[in-house]
Amino acid sequence: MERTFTMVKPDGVSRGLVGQIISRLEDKGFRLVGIKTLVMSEELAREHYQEHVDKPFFPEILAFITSGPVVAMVWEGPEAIATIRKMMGATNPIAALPGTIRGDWGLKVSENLIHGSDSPAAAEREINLFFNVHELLN
Ligand code: 3AN
Repeated sequence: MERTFTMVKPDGVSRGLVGQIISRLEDKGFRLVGIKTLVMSEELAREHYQEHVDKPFFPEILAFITSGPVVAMVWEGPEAIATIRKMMGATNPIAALPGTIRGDWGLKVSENLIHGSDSPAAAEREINLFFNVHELLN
């Protein structure tokens, strides 16, 4: 059993794709153990994207991710981190395969619908950044 942090970004929320994204992960068999909606502050965005703060596209990410509500979630299941990354598809939706979330619904790398932790260390860090222990099911 593994837990991972997943977030529907502002484009996914404004396009009304939250329900369909949740359904895909539930249909696969993962268990939703935490969920909340929020507008990310600049401080939270800098913390969340700490590895990208010095990249040339960071101002674009920051403006986009704080532009509207996101839906933050924690999902649980066997190999949840790698499997959900597979279901998300490649970072650039143009390269993402059909059948994946980004492959079916996205066209732009800057608006790629969903974030998912890419390692156990990232999952732990990101879950703790967005949720406290009382907000997650046992
Ligand atoms: P992923 O979200 O697939 O883990 P990362 O961690 O490499 O990909 O990138 C984090 C986010 O930064 C991406 N989801 C995307 O929104 C944005 N991003 C990555 N590369 C670029 C780029 N070349 N131009 C604009 N935004 C980018």
